Amino acid sequence: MEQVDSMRVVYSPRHHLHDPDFEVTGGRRIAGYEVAARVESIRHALESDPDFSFEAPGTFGIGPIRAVHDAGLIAYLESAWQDWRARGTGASAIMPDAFLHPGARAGMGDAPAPSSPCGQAGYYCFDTATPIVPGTYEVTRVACDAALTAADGVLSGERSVYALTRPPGHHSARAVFGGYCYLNQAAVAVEWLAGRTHDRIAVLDVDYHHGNGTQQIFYDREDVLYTSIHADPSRTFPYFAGHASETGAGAGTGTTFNQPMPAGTNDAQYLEAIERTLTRIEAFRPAVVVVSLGFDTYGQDPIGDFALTTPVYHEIGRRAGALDLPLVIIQEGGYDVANLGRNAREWLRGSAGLAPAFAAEDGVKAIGS
Ligand code: SP5
Ligand code: ZN
Repeated sequence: MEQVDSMRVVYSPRHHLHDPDFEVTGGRRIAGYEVAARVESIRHALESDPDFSFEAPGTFGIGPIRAVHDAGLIAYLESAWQDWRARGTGASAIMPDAFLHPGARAGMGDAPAPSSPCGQAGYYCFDTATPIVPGTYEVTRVACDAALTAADGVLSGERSVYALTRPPGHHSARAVFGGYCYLNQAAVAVEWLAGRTHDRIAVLDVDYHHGNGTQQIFYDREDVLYTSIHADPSRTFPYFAGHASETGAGAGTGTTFNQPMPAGTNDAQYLEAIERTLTRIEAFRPAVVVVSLGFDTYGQDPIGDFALTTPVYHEIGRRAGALDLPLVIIQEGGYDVANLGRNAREWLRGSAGLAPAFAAEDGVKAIGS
């Protein structure tokens, strides 16, 4: 068998510094799903596999982040915790109690930016699942550095590099954040790659949720193709974006491709959707593909309702790798901590042209609930 180089994994243990312990979802305060154990599950699975090699992120500064995010949002994320501690309620995490809903100011023009801590929270954050804690800004900056390190790796000739990061990023838009996401790592990598290559960049977003932030940031761009396969927003977060009718605007008309999927979506249905997406990406002839990789499509995921099994992740990865384009792979969601490691390992092995680590029937049996 042909010997392939090990796949580079960009990882920093600093993600532990972002550790919110709750979210408010469906009217309930619950333990948060977006926990440090997610990334550690993947780290353990890949560290035991000699086909992967770990490295620390480099540092790329604020410039690539300013290129996609609003300056006010960045300044807010950077100083929010200090302001909250100085002027807030004593709570151990920042969460809005009122939102800038468009209807509240309809016909009255833009609201001035608020200066109170709760007002600012509701101005920049769009949900009640994305608390800011003391380490949040540092960790989301490290995640951007990891994504950029992966992007730099493929420009240096790597076939693919995987940024093993949290928090995720694809729900964060140019000027607002939410959905467990703060800065949008995938969007930062896309913009940086577009600037370096002066060429087209495609996004393959396979998280269970629609990447509303990434879609918005590139909605009018003709040089960036955003594709997503996700739970239909008519039943699932982020609720207000991700419909098939959203196809881009202006010069970017036709450069957004959404495939909303029904509850119970299985391996065969998913592979049909992947095939349609990969056909679109091939036709776009991108220089690089940025993958927003989520495993909340897994059948046992606690917040998803798809029925994917472990073996299909190898096949999805294999097909993405068969595009024969450089892949910058960035970790997004996936909340079934017990199986995250094996699912990620299979996806990544498939994308690198490596054999599955588990036999198909082994995977299916091990999943049985
Ligand atoms: C990156 C990412 O995957 N973000 C997802 C954010 C989802 N936030 C809302 C979660 C709603 C969970 N509903 C639980 C239903 C349990 N049956
Ligand atoms: Zn998700």
